Amino acid sequence: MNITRRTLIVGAGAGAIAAPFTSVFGQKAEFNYKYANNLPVTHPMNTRAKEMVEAILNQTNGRVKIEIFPNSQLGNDTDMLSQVRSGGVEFFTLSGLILQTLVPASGITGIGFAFPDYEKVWSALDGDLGTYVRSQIAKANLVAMDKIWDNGFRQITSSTKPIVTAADLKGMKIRVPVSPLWTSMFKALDAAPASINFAEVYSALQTKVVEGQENPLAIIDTAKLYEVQKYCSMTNHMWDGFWFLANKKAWEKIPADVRAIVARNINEAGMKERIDVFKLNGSLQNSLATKGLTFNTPTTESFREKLRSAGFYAEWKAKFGEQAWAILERSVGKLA
Ligand code: X2X
Repeated sequence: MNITRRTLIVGAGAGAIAAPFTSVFGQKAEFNYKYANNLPVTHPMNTRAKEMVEAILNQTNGRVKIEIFPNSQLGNDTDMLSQVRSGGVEFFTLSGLILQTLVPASGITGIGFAFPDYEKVWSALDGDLGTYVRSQIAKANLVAMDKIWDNGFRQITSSTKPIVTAADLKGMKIRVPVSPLWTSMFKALDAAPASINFAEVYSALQTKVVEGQENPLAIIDTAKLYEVQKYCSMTNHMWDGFWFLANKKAWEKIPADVRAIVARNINEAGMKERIDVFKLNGSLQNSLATKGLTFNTPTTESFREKLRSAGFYAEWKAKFGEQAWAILERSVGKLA
């Protein structure tokens, strides 16, 4: 495993997105930082990040040079989370639900069926709910940038059958990210969830260690999961986003005026990424169908009812606490 990783890292030149301005600004940036993430280079997260690091290099007159390591090149999410905490990498984008393993409160944005649409997502995440989660993240000595990046509403894919009602999930071996809330939710739906980092998802599906997984269409497409899945059920069962995290020490080492330039560019890139992902998730169904996925769009009531009757909402309300739950409900209305 280590050998594989080393090979990947040594070989990363081809896959890593290099900043092209070294000839203009020379080799000696004051801050040479790494940004690691788990997504393919073709996902909007990486295309926008590439523009972002160029703008940052430019606008800081070469003082801040960020190198992007996409596609879990530096390790899976669990590894990268340790690295951003220790300073092995300075920046990392992570789902709030996976971050939940370190910051329990950050999982609250993934409650099943909490957000009916993007309007509610952004008003909550750019408002009180986002402020609350970032304050909890800060307690773990990580800095979360103001604008969370979009992952999207998640859909269930499978190699065995379409999911039409909650009953179809019974006993289904489904991959979920490493996150207490995700596991709890799919257990409540009577599925058999397996916690697997995204870096291992394609092969877990290919070797049929699991039958299915759930992700937004932009990821199903860019990670080519359609090659190893047959059905895609548009459940929209939860929304997910990526906090753009910085190692606190490394972040504060940058002088405040320069840091402001970096933060502005990261947040602006995030806003553009949101639009890209929204468009992709809205338009990919046809092209994924031509790539072999069979789509269905279930009604959501049986899934919500199953979560309610299994005590999912009551359990997580108690875990997140009255205060956090009230902030969520102020944004989205009363949850079951
Ligand atoms: O692991 C996943 O499924 C992914 C890529 O969506 C996240 O990072 C949460």
